[in-house]
Amino acid sequence: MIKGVIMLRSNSRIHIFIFLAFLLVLFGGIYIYSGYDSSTLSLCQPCNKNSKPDVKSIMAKVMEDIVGPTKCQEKGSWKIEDLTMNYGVKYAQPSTQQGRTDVNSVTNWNTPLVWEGTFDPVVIDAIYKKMDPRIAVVVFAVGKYTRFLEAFLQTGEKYFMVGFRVTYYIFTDHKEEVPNINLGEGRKISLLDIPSATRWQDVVLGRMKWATIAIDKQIRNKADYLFMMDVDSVFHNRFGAESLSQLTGVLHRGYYKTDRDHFPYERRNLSRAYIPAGEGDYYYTAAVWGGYLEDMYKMVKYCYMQSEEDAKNNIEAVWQEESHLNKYFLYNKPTKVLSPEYLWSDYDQVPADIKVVRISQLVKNYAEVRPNGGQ
Ligand code: UD2
Repeated sequence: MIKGVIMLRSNSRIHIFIFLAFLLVLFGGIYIYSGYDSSTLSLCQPCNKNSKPDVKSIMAKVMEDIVGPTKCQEKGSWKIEDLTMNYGVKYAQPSTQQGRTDVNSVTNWNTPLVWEGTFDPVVIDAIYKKMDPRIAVVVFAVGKYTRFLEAFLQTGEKYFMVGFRVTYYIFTDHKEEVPNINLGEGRKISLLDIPSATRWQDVVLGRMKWATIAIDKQIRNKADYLFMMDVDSVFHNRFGAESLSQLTGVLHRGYYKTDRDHFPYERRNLSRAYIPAGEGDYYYTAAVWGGYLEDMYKMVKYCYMQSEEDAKNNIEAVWQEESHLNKYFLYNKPTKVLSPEYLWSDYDQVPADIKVVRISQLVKNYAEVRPNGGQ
């Protein structure tokens, strides 16, 4: 009797083993038949959700049902820091001797400081288009600032990340004033309602709060990179993948040759944005900055929280969110710094070291366009 039970158990073990072996041979056969190289076998799918399910994705789903979900971020078909490119791309040989000598193109923490002439767009595009990242642009158009949307979007379509997947997240209190713009393939607009404001200071500071909430509720899992941008500006030349990195800051055009003790940092130690004299690398603009989605999330949330703390102490940083941003960048160095080519201004003459103006801030009548006027 006992022997019979033991035999029965080992028989059913043999059956299970044969069944599993059969499944393995079956799936292996389908996989090889479908023409995939075994080196590409991964439990995770490309992060491109638009791709049609194929044999590989069906197999991955089956495996997921058996062994549980895998984390796409870690085992995806690409990682955002990969710098791989396809065979056969033709481009000029990079030189170890020739290059920009009139400006510094590296920071003292050894990250690139990007100017025209420090990168080859063919190489940069070959690397980043292979990854096909999703890029979110967060832009605010509150009150009368909706008038700037048309030129911003139209020129953005011509020069900003051309050929990449871009979603403009437009935060506005006047949806009906958002213009209808023809967008390139893979590019879209997403509108988000926010309340009107009586103070422009609340709009610029509020950007950190609303961006934090929107990343949590809408943008996370829909973008790999995120840029924050001012709307009252126009693109004039390529603003491309050379700007992508974990955290990218842009030098403010007004202070890129200034002694650090004359930067308009917050100097009152009651504010969370306080930076003491004798400290500082650069003065960064809050009008354009970007990075990996999660790094940007950390940073906008930091600026939001710091400004809340300031509000509790009845203080507002001298340049609102820009002051908090500068404090963050001082102690969390950006992984790429962009020259003021990436945000010039129609208010200023273009000096010789700015070979290309990529975006320029428009001249505006502050008193007329802002809800509470003021410079
Ligand atoms: C500077 C900065 C800006 C911000 C601000 C803070 C530059 C080029 N820009 O710009 O990034 O740090 O100072 O003081 O350095 N906005 C609205 N409705 C409003 C007010 C503002 O939608 O009523 C949005 C809009 O997207 C605008 C942005 O906030 O582009 C910045 O406001 P601004 O252009 O009035 O600030 P500005 O020119 O002093």
